[in-house]
Amino acid sequence: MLKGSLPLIILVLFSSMAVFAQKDAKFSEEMKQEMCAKVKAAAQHAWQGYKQYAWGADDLKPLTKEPKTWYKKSMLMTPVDAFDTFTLLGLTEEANEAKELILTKLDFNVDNDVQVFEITIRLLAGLITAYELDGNKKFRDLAVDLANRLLPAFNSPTGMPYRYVHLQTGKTRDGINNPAEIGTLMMEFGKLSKITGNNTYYNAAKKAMMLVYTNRSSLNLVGEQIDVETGKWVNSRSHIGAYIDSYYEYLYKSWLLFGDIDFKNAFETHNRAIKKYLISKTKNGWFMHQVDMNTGKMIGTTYGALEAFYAGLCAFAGDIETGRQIQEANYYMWTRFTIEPEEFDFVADTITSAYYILRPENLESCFYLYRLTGELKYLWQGKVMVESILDHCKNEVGFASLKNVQTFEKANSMESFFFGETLKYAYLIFAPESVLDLSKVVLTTEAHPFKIEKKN
Ligand code: DMJ
Repeated sequence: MLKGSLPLIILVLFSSMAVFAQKDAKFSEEMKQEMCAKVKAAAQHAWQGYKQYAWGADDLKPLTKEPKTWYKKSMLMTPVDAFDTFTLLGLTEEANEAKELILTKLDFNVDNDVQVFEITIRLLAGLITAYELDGNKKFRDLAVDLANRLLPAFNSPTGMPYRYVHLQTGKTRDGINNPAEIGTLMMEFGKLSKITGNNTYYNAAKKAMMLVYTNRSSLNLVGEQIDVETGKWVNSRSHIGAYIDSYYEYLYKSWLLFGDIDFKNAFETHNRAIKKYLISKTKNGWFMHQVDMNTGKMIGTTYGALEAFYAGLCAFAGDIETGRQIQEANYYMWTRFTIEPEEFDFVADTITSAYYILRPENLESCFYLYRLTGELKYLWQGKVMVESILDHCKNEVGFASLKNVQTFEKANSMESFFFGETLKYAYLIFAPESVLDLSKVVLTTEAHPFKIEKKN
């Protein structure tokens, strides 16, 4: 033994014991309540900023204290994404303010050329949940009007949707789409069919989604971009990150929501391939890498904030052990940099994209793993992640994205999914299970809970 190394060994031993002890230490009811109170205060703070500086706009720009509108006319992204979160958090006054704004001001007869995926997951889903939670038929009518204006997007030679559609003219553009933007319409359009009795929405979304599935490679993987006019892949990168992620999520969740066996079969086929080709087992946890969809050859080792969702999905779909290992990697990514970066190379252990835009996926997986295992370490993980967001992203009027997680320099954006998802998962980790019963609802990709349809 080197002279003087004994104190160091003792120190390392004690600190690892401390980490181990913290992971398994009791997390009292008072601590859970304290975390819930912190999240509620954060939601109130962010809403206050929106009310004061961006009322009626899509989002608040928290650094310049200005409203942000995505397209020509605001479509109230923040209030629609936030309404059900306020309701679940018991923030009745805030929920009523959001509701009043939506029901008096939201109008889809506007000169907006919109991205079908974003408008579906944030607005259509938010309105459907608002209808199921609140019962006011105006929410349903708004959802139906919006879906009817989005439907022309499916008028391509294959039936897979174009990426953009004009809400007044139905004019479409951008036929180079991707699995996430094609498949992540199924829960919303399908649910609307169940609510209205009109199967047009379900059928259009299912046809499009199953076309992605039938075009899968011989390895049962999908690529990053597909031409909706020819049905040919134009980018064969395969992974579980941006442009693909929620396609897999919606196959599983559409099975849970509708009980349609086609979704289950497709998910299981893909999920076997995901686990076979996309996982890298490292000492820091199991990360997910990039391969070519046709050969399975590894072509990249970047992992990031978006990929983090798969730990929760995989566990929720029955493979808790794989979910657990991937959540180790998720938590490593978070704590390695204090807050997770958008992307890092898990082999070089260096950041490749340094921003953090208040994304929820790491908390989302932590929530599912806690619900499924009851292990206290997920409460501790949740506490660390939530507190680092509160510490580093809060400013005087809301919560700001970070330009760089290494310098903590803030960026002028507070995405509506911070209300819809990040705050909701942050709260649900610590809240009693009765606040959200996973045997009765399925959370959409934007964390809007949809009631599970009764089996026939
Ligand atoms: C959300 O809009 C949805 O979760 C989507 O599926 C992926 N990106 C954001 C949050 O990061």
